[in-house]
Amino acid sequence: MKIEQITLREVRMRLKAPFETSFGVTQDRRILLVEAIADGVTGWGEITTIETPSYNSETTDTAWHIVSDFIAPQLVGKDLASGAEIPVVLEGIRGHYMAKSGVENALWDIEAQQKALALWKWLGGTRSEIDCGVSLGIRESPQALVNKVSQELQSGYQRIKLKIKRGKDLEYAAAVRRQFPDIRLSVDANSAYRLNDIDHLRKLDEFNLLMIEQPLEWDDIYSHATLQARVRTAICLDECINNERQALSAIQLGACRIINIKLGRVGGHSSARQIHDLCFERGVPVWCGGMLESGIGRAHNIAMSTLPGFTLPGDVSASSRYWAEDIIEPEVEVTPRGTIPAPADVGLGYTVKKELIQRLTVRSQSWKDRVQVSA
Ligand code: OSB
Ligand code: MG
Repeated sequence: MKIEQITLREVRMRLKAPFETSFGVTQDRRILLVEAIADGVTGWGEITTIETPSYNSETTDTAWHIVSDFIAPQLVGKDLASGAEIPVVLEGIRGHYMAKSGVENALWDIEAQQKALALWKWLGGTRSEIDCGVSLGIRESPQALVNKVSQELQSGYQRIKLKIKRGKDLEYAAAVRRQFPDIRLSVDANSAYRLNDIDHLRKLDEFNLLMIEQPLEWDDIYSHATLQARVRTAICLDECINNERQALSAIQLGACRIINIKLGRVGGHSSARQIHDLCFERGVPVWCGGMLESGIGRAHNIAMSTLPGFTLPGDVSASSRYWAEDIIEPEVEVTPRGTIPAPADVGLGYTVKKELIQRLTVRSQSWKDRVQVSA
């Protein structure tokens, strides 16, 4: 696979509604797209950073810097056997997993097309449809949240996840659980609490939740082990798990019973699959998290979610929940039973709407062999 060209674009996309988490409110997304060409074949990836360093330490702008100053110049002109070599080739760049992931995943798209296979099959996926849940932002009142949950359940979603923060947690979870006693329900704190909140967090046990996602600090696996020993509900780690080594530490310490795998956070399909395989061997269920992606990131999430260990519904949902118009065709739709069928076509399995992307682009840069071309 000879990498001939890499193009990085920043597109601006407005979410249909603001999304509130414990770290802030997002509506205007600044998304980086990677278009790679190898052996004449084009592949696409998405860099799933958000705009501020409040989920992890990366941002749209740090990713732009890392791809344009380090990753793209290093890769163009290189001949690789597989996209799976990327983590080794880019070993000299520490961290910046989301920046790396966007590039690596574009190469996986190319490779699948070269093998004339759907990406999900090339990755080793076994599910022909994936189970879907939704992640609901913090609302102004418990009743507003209950109404939103009701609407999502009517669309067929199999699991509801509530974003929580201090002061907007117990009352909200209680209201939803009271209205819907039997649904699969979880909460995600995005690191809003500290270990001395144990007594408070234990109160969540009474709501029969599927999991409590990332309650404590983003980089603290050990404290989650202390917490998991004191709460009945399963802890799920998101922010804490960036690679297979951290997943192993978390499992061995008993810091969680479930892991959320996000392609960007862990550096791309190779690392995601390693974490998946580790969890699968050890009987730890995994599911696919979301980062308010455009259709390109969503298509990669769908492919990954077909691996056998993805036994819990993920945060991968319909394009129309996020965007007036998505950048892929067909848009991602959810069946009335709350699933997304894996696409039949080769590669990503969706058509990228290049004209729309051009209209949404606010800056772009291309690298071709060793020559840098400004666009
Ligand atoms: O923690 O899962 C998270 C969005 C941005 C940053 C972090 C998270 C989220 C979500 C949204 O929960 C999931 C989605 O619908 O894409
Ligand atoms: Mg999360």
